[in-house]
Amino acid sequence: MPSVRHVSHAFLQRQGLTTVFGNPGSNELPFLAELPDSFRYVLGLHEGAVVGMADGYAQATGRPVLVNLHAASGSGNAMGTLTNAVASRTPLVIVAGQQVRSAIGPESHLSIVDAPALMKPLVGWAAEPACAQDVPRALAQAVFEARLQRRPTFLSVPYDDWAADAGDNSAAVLDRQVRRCSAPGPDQADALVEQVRAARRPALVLGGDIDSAGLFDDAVRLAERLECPVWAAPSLFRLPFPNRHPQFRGVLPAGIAPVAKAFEGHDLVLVLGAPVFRYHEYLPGRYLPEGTRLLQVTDDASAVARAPMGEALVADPAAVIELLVEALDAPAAPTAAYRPVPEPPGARGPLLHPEQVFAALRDELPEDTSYVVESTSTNAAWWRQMDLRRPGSYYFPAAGGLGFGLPGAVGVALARPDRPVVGVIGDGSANYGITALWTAAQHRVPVTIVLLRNGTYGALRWFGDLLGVPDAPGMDIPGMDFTRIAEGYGVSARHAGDVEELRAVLAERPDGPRLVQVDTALTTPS
Ligand code: TZD
Ligand code: CA
Repeated sequence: MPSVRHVSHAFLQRQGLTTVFGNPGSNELPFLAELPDSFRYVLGLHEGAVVGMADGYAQATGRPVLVNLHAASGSGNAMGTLTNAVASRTPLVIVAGQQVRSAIGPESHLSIVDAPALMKPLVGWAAEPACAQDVPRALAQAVFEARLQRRPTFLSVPYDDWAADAGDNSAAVLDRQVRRCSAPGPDQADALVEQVRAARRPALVLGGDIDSAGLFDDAVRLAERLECPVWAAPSLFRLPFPNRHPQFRGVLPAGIAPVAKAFEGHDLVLVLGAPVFRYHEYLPGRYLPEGTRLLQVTDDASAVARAPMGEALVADPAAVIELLVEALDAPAAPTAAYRPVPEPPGARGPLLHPEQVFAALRDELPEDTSYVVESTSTNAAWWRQMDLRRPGSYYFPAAGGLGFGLPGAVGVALARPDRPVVGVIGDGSANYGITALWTAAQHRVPVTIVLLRNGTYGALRWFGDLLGVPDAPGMDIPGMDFTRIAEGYGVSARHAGDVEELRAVLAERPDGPRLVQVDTALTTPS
C-alpha cells in the first residue's frame, strides 16, 4: 500500500507543481522526505519573501505553485505578502505542517488548534483533513480550488499523516483532470454585442486579469475595433494594454469622484477582467455620471457580487473579447502612431530624477524586459517615461502590501529565463523582502534590482499632505547602503552616481543577480 506521502508527491508531479517555494520547520520535514528528484525546492529565508517569490513565479507561469510553510509562526509571517496574491488572484497552494494528531488537542509545542482559521480571511479555501487517508484528496482540492477560484488556498497536515497508508481509493486522485470553460450562451452573447454596438461613446476599462489571462494582444484588437478610449482599472497590478498606444488614457485614478469624472460623456463603460473598482484614496462622489451605463465582464463571481454599481456578466473575458472582435467591423482607419516619450527632467545636484532612471531602463534594456515595480512615490514618473508593448511587462503588489516587489522579481526571473527581469524597488520597500537577495544569489537568478534611494517613505509624505497630517513621525529612513546589504547576501552590487554610469551598468548583460543603487530626488505619485 503506498503512503500518503507517495501518493501526494505523485499527484503534485502529475499536476506540474514541482517547483516548491518554502521555509520549513520540523513539522514539515516528513512531507519533504523522499521528495523525487524532479522537484526543485526554492528556499526563502523569511515567509514573506517565500510568498512574494511564489507569487511572481505563479503569475509569470500562469500556473498554481506549491508553497511550503511552517505552522502558525511561519504561516503568520506570510500573511502580509499573501494579501497581494489574493488581489492578483494568484493560485498559490500553501501546505503547512502541523503537530501529530494526538498532540494538537493538548496544544503541544508547534501545534495550532484550528489551523485553517488563521488563514481563512485571506485564502479561498482552507482545511485540515479529518484523517490521514483524506490527505491526497484534500491536497488535490487545494490545487483545484486555487485554480478554479483563482485564489490562494491553505492545507494544514499533521506530520504523522505523511507516512500513513494511503488507503485503497486515494490513488484515484492521480487521474483527475479539472477544466473550466465559461463562454456566454447565444442569448447572452447577442445581448452583449447589441449593447456594445448601440453605444455611441463607449469606453473600455481593462484590469490586471487581462494580462494574467494572456489577453494583452487580444485587448488591443478589441480596442482598435471599438475605436474608443482605454483605461487600466485603478490599483493596477499588471499592465493589460500598451501604455503608449494612442487610445490609452492611463491608469484610472483610485477615487470615486475622479473615476466618475473620467467617464463623463461616455454612455457605456465596458470593464473587462477587473473588480469595480479597487478605490484607494477616499474621494467621495457619485459612482457614475448621469447617463453612463457600466458593464463588468469577469470570471470572478465574487468581484461581481460585491461591486457597488453596474451590470455584470460572469464569463471568461477571453470568450467575450473573441465574440466582440468577431462581431465588430475592422477599424476604418489605421491606428495612429504610438505616443512619443517626453524628455526627462534633469538631475537635482547629486540626485537623479526618477524619470531619468526610468528613461535609462527604457533605452538600455531590451523591449521584452519584465518589470516588477515596488516604488510608490514614483508612479507618475514611471508611466511618463515607460513604453511597454508586450504581455507580462509589468507587475506591482496587487494589494499595496510591500514585500512583493523584490521577491516577486526573483520569482518572475526564475519562471522566465527567456526574458530580462528588473525589479524597480524603493529603499523603503526593499526591506520588507530583502532576504530574497540570498535566494537569487544561491540560484544565480539573472535579475537586476534597481534600488531607488530617496531616504524616505516618499508616498507617505504625499499621503500626509492629502490627509492633512504633514508632521507624522517615522517618515525618514536614512543611513542604509544597499550595495553592502546586497553583497552580504552574496549579490554583486554597484552604486551609480550619475545617469551615464547608470546607463553603462544597465547596458551590461550579467548572468547572475545584481543590484544597482541610485540616489533619487523625491517626487509625488500623481
Ligand atoms: N507596510 C506594508 C507591508 N505595506 C505598506 N504598504 C506599508 C507598510 C505602508 N507604505 C506604503 O503604502 S508606501 C510606503 C509605506 C511604508 C513607503 C514605501 O517607500 P519606498 O518608496 O521607499 O519603497 P517611495 O517611492 O519612497 O514612496
Ligand atoms: Ca523611498
